[in-house]
Amino acid sequence: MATSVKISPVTRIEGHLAIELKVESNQVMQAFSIGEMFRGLEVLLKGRDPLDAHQIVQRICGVCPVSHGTASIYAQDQAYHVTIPTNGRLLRNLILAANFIQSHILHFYHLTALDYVDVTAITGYQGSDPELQSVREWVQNEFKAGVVAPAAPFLPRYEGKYLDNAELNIQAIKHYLEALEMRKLAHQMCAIFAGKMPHPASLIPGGVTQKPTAQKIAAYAGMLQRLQMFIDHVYLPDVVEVAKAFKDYFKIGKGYDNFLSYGVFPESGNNEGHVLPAGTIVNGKPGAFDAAAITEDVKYSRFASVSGAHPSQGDTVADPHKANAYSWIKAPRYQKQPMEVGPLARMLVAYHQGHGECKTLIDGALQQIGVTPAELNSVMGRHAARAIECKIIADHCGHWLDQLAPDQATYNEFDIPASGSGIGLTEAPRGALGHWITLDNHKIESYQCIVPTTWNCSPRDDRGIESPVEKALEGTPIANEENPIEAARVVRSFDPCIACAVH
Ligand code: NFE
Repeated sequence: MATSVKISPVTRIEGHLAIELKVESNQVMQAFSIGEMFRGLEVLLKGRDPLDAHQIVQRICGVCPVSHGTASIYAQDQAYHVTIPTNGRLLRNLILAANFIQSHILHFYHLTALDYVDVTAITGYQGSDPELQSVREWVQNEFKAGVVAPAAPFLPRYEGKYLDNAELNIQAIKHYLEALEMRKLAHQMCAIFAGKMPHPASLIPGGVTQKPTAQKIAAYAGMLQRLQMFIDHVYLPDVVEVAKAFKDYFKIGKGYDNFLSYGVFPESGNNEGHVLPAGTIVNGKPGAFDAAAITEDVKYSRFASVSGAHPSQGDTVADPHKANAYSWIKAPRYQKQPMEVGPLARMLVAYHQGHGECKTLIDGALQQIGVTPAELNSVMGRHAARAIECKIIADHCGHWLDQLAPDQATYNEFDIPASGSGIGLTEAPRGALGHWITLDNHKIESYQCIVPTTWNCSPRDDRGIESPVEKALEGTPIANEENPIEAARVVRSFDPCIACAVH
């Protein structure tokens, strides 16, 4: 008989997520993804000045505020019929890229690494690095005090479940510390053109307020160079080592063969000709993306809003006690299909469209690890795709910096019409992000967001079809129901942010 296993909250993610599993014969038979809180930012935007929108939506999340700000200004550009100067496009790309780099490093080292790295290995450290000596002392004191988390969250240790090479474990701990510095650097790099970080001040409809002075360009370039060194010589090699040691995780966490990308980092216009292209893969078949095919179901979500509406027609009406509902996350679908979004989706869409750089990097990594392209749809495939994408984005920043023209405009003036509407589609580090705005009498009449983790971690849709994370959990082997680390690894591979998902 199936037993019910609940992980609540799932730690080392952003926001409040619970996962309920039905486990039988040491295998997940069914999974339920439960967004545990309501925030209501779409509701409080109604009736406000439209220029409040990009400031308020950035508060959806402190991890990806740039993406929310970006989606909002794309939507407003469209609603106000304003085109942006080249500098504006380049600066927006550079601001967003810095945030992607920060977020991807955060996810691998500070959210995921403890699933794979044996922190107890530090107790055997004999070297003279003061940082590692200090971690050793801290871990030893934790053990003496009988505290095992967060130093070693899965003690008692299950043999073979962590990296079993002491040197690699200690190196990973060192890189965990270095990654904190790298994230600080990426935040600083973002703030050069964003004014501040988190919650950038310089993103506005029509462009960007900051001027790209020679000094700022040089400062960004210097920090970028250090981050590229870290990505190339630390992050990517670490991901390959973990992937080689946990090859079984290329067979665990397989989702649907459905992937979606809206495209990101435009090379022309306001938001066209993306470096990472828009596209879909449905049942394994690549196709073009059509924004009209997006709907949101709410049968199992705690909302009384109309189910199955396109986001331009959607609404957010909370219904906390709704019968049979089990999550505060809505269930977005594309052509009625659940779609996985995120770095894996972007890399697969780009790979199938023949994106040269992406193909070379993915093929190289697969060969190094010794797995096939089909195995990318997995826990380890998501981690590998994220690291590869981080490199592609960092390597593009130099081209955008080179094109900046310090003496040219960074934004264009605009008027806010009494009525109108706009769609802002972009990508956040965790996947496809869309904002839909409608204006009436110079005010916001309606504002809807569909966020990456809403796609990945929704509940079932009106037809009872599971979300990507619920599907990926099915079939996961669980050695010990008291400590279902395998399921936590599947969930974390999606890099969920429930703060965003419930917005
Ligand atoms: Ni709160 Fe976000 C990203 C967005 S995820 S982190 O990336 O949009 O749902």
